[in-house]
Amino acid sequence: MFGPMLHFANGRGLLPAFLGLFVSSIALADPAGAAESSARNPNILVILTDDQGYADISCNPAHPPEVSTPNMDALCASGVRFTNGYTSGNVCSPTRSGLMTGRYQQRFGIYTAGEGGSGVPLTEIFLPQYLKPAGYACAAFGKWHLGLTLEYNAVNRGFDEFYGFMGRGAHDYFKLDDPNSPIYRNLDPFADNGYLTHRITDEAISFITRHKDQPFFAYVAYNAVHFPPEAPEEDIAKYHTDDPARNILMAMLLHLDNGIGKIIETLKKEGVYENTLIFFLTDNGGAKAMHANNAPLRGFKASNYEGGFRVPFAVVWPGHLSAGKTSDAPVISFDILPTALAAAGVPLPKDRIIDGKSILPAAEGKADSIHDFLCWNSGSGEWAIRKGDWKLHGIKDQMELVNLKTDLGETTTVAAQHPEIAQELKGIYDKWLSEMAEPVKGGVKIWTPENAAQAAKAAKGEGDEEPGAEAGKPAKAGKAAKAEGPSSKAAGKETVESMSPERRAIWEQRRVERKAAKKSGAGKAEE
Ligand SMILES: [Ca+2]
Repeated sequence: MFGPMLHFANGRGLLPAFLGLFVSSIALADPAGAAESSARNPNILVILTDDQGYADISCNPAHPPEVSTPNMDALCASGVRFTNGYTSGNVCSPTRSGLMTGRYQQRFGIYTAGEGGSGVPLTEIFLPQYLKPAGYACAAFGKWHLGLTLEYNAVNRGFDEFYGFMGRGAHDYFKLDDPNSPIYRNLDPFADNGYLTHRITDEAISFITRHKDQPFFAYVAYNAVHFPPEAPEEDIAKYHTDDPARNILMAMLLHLDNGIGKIIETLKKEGVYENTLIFFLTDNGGAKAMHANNAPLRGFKASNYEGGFRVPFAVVWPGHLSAGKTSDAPVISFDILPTALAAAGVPLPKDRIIDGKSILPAAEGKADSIHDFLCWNSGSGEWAIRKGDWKLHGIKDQMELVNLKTDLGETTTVAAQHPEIAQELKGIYDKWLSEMAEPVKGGVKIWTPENAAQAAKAAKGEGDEEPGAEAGKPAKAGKAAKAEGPSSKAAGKETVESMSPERRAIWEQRRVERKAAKKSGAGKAEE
């Protein structure tokens, strides 16, 4: 290409003519390149947000007025929005474990955040390991939360590149140079700076731009809007609800939404948007501690009511799927792996059970349902099964049956009216559970009066997700939970005196909530 250019460039007067030729040959090359690109394996983009409330996205008609997520709405509207989209965990790490493997994470003993956070067994195969032999460049960004030590790092699980934090669920959004809570570039911790949501966006954009000429898989796992509540002050000031915690959450959501918009814009700018299969979802229900809104669902993150794991969920593939569609087919986060492999023409493995199913038939409007049933067990004695519109929820030795079609808010059990349905679902659930492994650490498979204390401890697994636990070694349960106070080491040098009025208000509010909860003996059911 450069040979003739240099030759012609030496001849005066010929240069403009040559440039004309050169430009027109580019113009001619473009359509051919586009054709080649659409015949090529699609790029795969997974955008996973963290703890975002079901109603904290403005395409949910139940959203409160302060919620505005134009970029997420546009993304959902450009493909198929799933109204019954689920995650396989009700907290961060279990969902990620299922997503990366395409399997119920309980198959390899992961029920709680602590179990997944300390490392998914190395015998498990992660999505990029299937895609790489098909020529994909693979990168992970943001929150990993699938292992604390380097053998569990994303680049040791099939990714070519990794930018983010490894171990636990939370990371400070502003302090990106703390050696006790490092940001990694691949296997190496380094001192970064900026606002973490922006940094994740920038790194993802850089990867897409660098790899636009080959199939790529980008796993963009924002930690926003997970604890801690941190956003630029000037953005917090834009919100005026009477709940200071909510104002911070909205400011965090603003940057998350902007970041997603920038990534989609990059796909368009680089000419790869049409041939990119995009999954957009959050990793579990909105967090009560962050004052998320899960309307119209019952419960929050860490619950097996719908508010714990029914999430915003969309599948977008502009060149292949119609825009502006919705599907009511129940789909789940571990469907991403088989869907991506189907799109990439990569066969499913034969040496293990893949529980996920390709979402494409549902997304194409060819199937109303892809799963016979879905099960959940969070290692604390709480579990659930959904089959058709029926859902059976169990906690300790209590069970509730609801029909989600008529009672989405799970307000009233009808187990007494439909004992045969409750029995059928319990039978399917028990069989499913019998196929799952024993919890690798901490969780309980089945609640009994004898293991009640252990189950209660597993229910506090949320402690693993709190700040302070994102250090290089596992935090002890209970210790992490204490890190919530502003005087803790995890919150850096912040003291009550140094807090902004918003942070101070939240801290005060939490203190009151904790005291009240302690007094009333409120336990797991509220979480
Ligand atoms: Ca989460």
